[in-house]
Amino acid sequence: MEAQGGTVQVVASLMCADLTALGAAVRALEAAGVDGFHVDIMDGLFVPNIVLGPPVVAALRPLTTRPFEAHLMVRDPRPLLPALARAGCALCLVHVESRGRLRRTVEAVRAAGMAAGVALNPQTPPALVEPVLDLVSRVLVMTVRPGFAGRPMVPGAARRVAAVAALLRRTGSGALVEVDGNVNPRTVGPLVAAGARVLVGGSTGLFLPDQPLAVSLVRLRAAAARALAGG
Ligand code: S6P
Ligand code: MG
Repeated sequence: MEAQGGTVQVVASLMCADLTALGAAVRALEAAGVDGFHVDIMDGLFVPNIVLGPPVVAALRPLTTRPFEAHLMVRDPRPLLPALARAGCALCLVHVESRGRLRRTVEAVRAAGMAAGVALNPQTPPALVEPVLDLVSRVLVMTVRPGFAGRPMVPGAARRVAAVAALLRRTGSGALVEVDGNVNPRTVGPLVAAGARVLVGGSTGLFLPDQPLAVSLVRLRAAAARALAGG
């Protein structure tokens, strides 16, 4: 399990990159010092969209030493797990709201050889992750409605992060809180202050049309560092 500490990681959401040049984005982000790559896997049913899949992870995996994480926005995660593990995902985040018994799904992630995380949609009570906290190293709090980039942050997102962080403290879990959706220098302060320690950088935080990725990453990290320092 990862320790809840005084650092904030930034992972890059590849569905927000230029899809005609994913390899170049991975190389540029690796050179800029990103902590990892976040791959949104959708089925068109859990959310009304489909962008990336295991073959894309397999193709990009050799280009970087940084870890890949899969965020599964699908009704039924289990059939996808072997392909994601083979493609080289280190961590797989499954939604509480997906079908099937959550504990069984999380166990299946680990049995496939990946670390497990659990994700919460904006309306889902944080307490629903408690039964699997002994098995997961991340709790991902969706800070937008899932499925698309560029959506507005949901009201009360920082309060939900604080609720998850409190639950992790109360249960002695070493899992990190990750936030996904509209995470950028303008919004990140309250999220980090509430306990977020992994940030998903997307179309509003990292992949900006008129700014190099390295500059976006530095600005996002600086905003997170200010929040960590209490500023
Ligand atoms: C959304 C998905 C996310 C997005 C990312 C978008 O359903 O899970 O990972 O790719 O959060 O970021 P932004 O800054 O465009 O909202
Ligand atoms: Mg995501």
